[in-house]
Amino acid sequence: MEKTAKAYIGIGSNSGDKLLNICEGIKRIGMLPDTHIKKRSGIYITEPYGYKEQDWFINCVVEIETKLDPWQLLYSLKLIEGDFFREKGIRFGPRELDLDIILYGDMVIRSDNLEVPHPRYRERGFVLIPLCEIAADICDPEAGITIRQLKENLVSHEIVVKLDEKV
Ligand code: PH2
Ligand code: MG
Ligand code: MG
Repeated sequence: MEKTAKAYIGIGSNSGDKLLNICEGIKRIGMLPDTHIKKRSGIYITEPYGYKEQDWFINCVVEIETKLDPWQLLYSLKLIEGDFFREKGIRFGPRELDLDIILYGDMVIRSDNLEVPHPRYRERGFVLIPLCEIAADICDPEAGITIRQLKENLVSHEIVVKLDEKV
């Protein structure tokens, strides 16, 4: 039997009905084979990080337990994203639903199609702030420090506002 891994998925939307996209996206993740949602952070309204000429995002992070391996998980998340996708956009630009694998157990993967831990999450308040709510004491396997410490080290000043605990 395959091993069960704990993974963290960053979820974002800044186009269409953002909150509905996030909620439906979480539901779809929970319907993946051998995959269960264990925790969900609060929902946050966040200023765009990087490319600024776009609408604000709604972001959250979920913890899952899954028997899918990292590539199966990536493929499954891409299929879900595809179902929400309406218009071709620019990289880092507006999207209906973005599902990023932030951490997958203590695995470090640097391949062409998959990078785990997510290569940019340590600079991003819109990931670290919700992630810290549900995984403060988890250790980043590459950085060797906890999510709480990564959040304390954060230097970006984009606005990240908690919307609600319960949606
Ligand atoms: N995603 C990006 C780029 N910038 N900014 C915020 N606030 N939230 C995001 O999810 C986000 C972003 C690329 O995936
Ligand atoms: Mg992303
Ligand atoms: Mg993505």
